Amino acid sequence: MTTPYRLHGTPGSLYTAKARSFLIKQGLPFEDAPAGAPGFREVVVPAVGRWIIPVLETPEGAFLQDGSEIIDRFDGEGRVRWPTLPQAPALRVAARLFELFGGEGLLRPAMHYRWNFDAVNQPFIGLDFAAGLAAPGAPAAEGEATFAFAAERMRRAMAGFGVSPDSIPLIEAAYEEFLDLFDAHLAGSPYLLGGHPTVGDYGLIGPLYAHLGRDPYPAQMMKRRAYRVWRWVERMNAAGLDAGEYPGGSPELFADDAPPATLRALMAFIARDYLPELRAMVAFTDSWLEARPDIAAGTNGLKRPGDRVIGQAAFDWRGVPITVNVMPYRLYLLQKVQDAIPAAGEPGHDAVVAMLDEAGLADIATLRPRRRVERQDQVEVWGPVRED
Ligand SMILES: N[C@@H](CCC(=O)N[C@@H](CS)C(=O)NCC(=O)O)C(=O)O
Repeated sequence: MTTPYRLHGTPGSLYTAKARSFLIKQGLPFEDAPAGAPGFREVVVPAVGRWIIPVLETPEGAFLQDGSEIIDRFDGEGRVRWPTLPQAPALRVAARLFELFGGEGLLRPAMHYRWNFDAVNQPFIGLDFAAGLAAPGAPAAEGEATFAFAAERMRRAMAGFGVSPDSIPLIEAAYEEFLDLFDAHLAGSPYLLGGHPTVGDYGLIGPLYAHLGRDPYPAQMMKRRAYRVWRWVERMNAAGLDAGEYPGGSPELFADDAPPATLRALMAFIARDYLPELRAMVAFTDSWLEARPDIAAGTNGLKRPGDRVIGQAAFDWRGVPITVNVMPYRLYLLQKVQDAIPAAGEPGHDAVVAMLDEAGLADIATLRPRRRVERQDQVEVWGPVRED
């Protein structure tokens, strides 16, 4: 029997959920390995250079960190049952856009609905964190201490995502709007871009499963308000296509020249909800880089290269001033959106531009700091200064 892949993570981790759903959907044999189990701290953390999940351990004993890299690696090697990137240019750009928005743009509701509803959530999350982070079989007190430590950090971290007393009512309204839009979209197709999952679905499943579909308060809200979204969450963790309630059963994606109106409405939501943050992060990063011209290509200029936050950017979100942490990782995912956009004159360019324009997302094509973000030895580093 061959050794399966091991997915080091935790049951309630947002980014682990993205990688797990991908592995399940693609039929790749793997086992979940909780980050509290022996070996994680001693072997995996030194191998990837920091405490971070998910980490995929291959049967050969190599370690691969980062959901997007895991997905792109398997897809690039043709080891997927369902291609994760559509062939058609506009859909391909849409897939990358939802990968970015899912993993990074839904963090405000993900953090709010996990950490601000203690009476309903806390008994569950307490045990869940212990299950993922404490040593297997550890006494209950150790599990509780592990949770207390993690909860303290996460509550503090919440502010760095822009969750504040002033923004909370808007976060709730925005999330409800998102649920309604996604629910309406799923009336027409089982997955974001049609009949099979793409990297857009894998991006969205992170917050929509790990926090919003699983923690007691938001899970109940999702079930009551957006049945189809909840069903999609379930579907994203099922081995087959699990789409029997849709007529036809075709795994085909939408036609590139006819993305449904409900998809375009979701993209317009991203423009309202997330584009201001992208603008603020890019502007901050550009001045940060300008002030540090000596950072060598292939390094990230941080005292501890495993750190991920380079500073804080302030901007108006839905009329309320908020401050968010700036992470090059987000710009790395934004870059993947831009890399998917065909150059002027190439097939598909006009369709992509028209789609982004209509959604109010035209800026996304050009919004970038002066240096590319690359990943080297599992951390984000700066590339050479751009020439374009
Ligand atoms: N880009 C990463 C993001 C991973 C990430 O942020 N994971 C969180 C847990 S869900 C983490 O490990 N945080 C480190 C910490 O809490 O110290 C990926 O997709 O793999």
